[in-house]
Amino acid sequence: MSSQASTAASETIDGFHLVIDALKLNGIDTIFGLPGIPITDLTRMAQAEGMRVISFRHEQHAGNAAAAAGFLTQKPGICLTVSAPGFLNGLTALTNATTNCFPMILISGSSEREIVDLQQGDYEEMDQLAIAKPLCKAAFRVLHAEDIGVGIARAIRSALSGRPGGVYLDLPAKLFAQTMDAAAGKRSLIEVVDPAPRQIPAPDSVQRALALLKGAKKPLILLGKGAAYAQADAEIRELVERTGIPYLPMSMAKGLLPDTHEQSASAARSYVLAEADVVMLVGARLNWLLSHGKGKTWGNEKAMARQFIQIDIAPTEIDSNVAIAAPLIGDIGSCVSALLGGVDKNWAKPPADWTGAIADRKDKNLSKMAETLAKNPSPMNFHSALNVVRNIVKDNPEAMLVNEGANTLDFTRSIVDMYLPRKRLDVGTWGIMGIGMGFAVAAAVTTGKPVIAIEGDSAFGFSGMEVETICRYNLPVCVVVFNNNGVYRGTDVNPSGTADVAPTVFVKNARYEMMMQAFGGVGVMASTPAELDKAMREAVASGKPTLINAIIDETAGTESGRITSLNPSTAKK
Ligand code: ADP
Ligand code: TZD
Repeated sequence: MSSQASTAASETIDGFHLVIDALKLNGIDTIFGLPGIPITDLTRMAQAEGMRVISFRHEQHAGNAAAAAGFLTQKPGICLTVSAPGFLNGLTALTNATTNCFPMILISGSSEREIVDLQQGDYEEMDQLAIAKPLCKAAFRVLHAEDIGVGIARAIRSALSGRPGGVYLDLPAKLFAQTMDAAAGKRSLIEVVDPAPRQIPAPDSVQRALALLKGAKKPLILLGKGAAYAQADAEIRELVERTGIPYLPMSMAKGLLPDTHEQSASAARSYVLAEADVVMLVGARLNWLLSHGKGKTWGNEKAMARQFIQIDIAPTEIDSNVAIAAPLIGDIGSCVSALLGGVDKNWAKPPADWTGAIADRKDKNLSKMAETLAKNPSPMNFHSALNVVRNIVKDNPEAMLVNEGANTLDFTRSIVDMYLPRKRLDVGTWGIMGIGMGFAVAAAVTTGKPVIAIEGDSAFGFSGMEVETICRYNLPVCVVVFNNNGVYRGTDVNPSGTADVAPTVFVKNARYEMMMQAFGGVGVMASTPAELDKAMREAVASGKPTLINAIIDETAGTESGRITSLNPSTAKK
């Protein structure tokens, strides 16, 4: 029954139903949120109107779920929160989504404008719109029921067009109860047409990029999560294969081509970054994750001779860190297709001394890695545990992989191969902890595939309570907590001699698996690779919510994983 029909007797429609109908009209069928005044009834009514409403224990995780859903589906993920504190809890996720270029809309109820603006002390009073504005891509407030259609259309278009990002939509409590004529209400809704129009690159930019690629002796393609988001998988693969150029995937671009692809240079990453003479960035920014395109990572003085081609939808990204010789502004599908137009049968593959040198290094590094993975130390270390995860992902390439932590993140990224696009979700551009369970819920809800979440024990703690959410919706999520008794490691000692443990140390031998058992899920402790393998395979096969407490050597791991150099006390002056 449509909401119009349900209100037909009075021939009016209220703000609640206008919001729901506007979302549904735009193909949005899921809300991630947490109920309370003034949006409790909105969650109830949305469910009654056939939307999926996934209710969380903390808004940050609902927001993270919305962001991940946006990345996976190219539709803005919706997070719904109450006023002030709920809004603020959701705001971290909204800002993280914006930082990662994921489309999402945070919809928050808010208190009465008259009281907020005179600061008269309303329940959960806060000028939310003003606070959200600098932290996201766009922010809007709707005061009148007849503007709900426009408000939601603007939010959707802002989230999706150009560089995707987070949008805030402020809906004051009074709006929901407003009514208007049902037919006029229906007419006021907008179905957004072509929210992310193709942006065709200028022909001369395409020629400039092709000329650079053709002249390269040591070309390299760098695929970022923008390329994964763009869903131009076939074109990207064709460009890589037809040009024969080696490529490196950033962490969330892994699987765009299978990591086992012969042109993947992942196992020779340091070598290719330091040596490449022409680097084509495809939906990847030259931020800290790529050492800003300069310095030791890029071979120091050799960098002077390096030239960049950058494909991006955001023109102002160009030259943000180093000079870009050939910017290619447009959507990735259109840009890559345009480049393919210039890659004909006569295209000369990269010189064999370049591809050969990469292959040699790959072989060497991969056999070194195989040796390390084959070891079976007791207790388990990151490598022996991740060897299990690696094999399980290989056998279940459809599964989604969520990953956070420090060492747990760095080792998983390099050890666990991905085979299909958009299967890996992680801490992204900020390196934020706490995305784990929110991303896992979104991955399960939007794909219906098994989800494997590989979590550092510290990282898991940020969203651990959402295991109840996973059990409540009976989601096929297998959480593996890499338990080494602390942040990075579990061995730090309090130098002062007082009774407190060191700031990085947790309760020893914590029984994380019991958290899942508490809500009716499966909890297993795994001390050996064989136990981990058995538990993970059972979890993936059964689809039952599962938490595996994987006991990792507490001396394993390094401070901050691979970004020790960013610690102020150890950073180079
Ligand atoms: P990574 O962290 O994987 O290196 P980034 O998040 O730094 O990737 O970069 C993603 C880039 O992709 C952003 O600059 C963004 O503007 C761009 N982008 C996102 N979607 C598209 C698209 N459809 N077409 C072109 N560029 C896109
Ligand atoms: N808070 C937030 C929101 N994000 C962060 N990145 C941090 C704190 C700092 N931090 C890291 O950068 S990694 C990490 C923290 C607290 C946890 C590392 O410990 P872990 O992983 O147990 O999750 P490993 O595998 O034991 O290193």
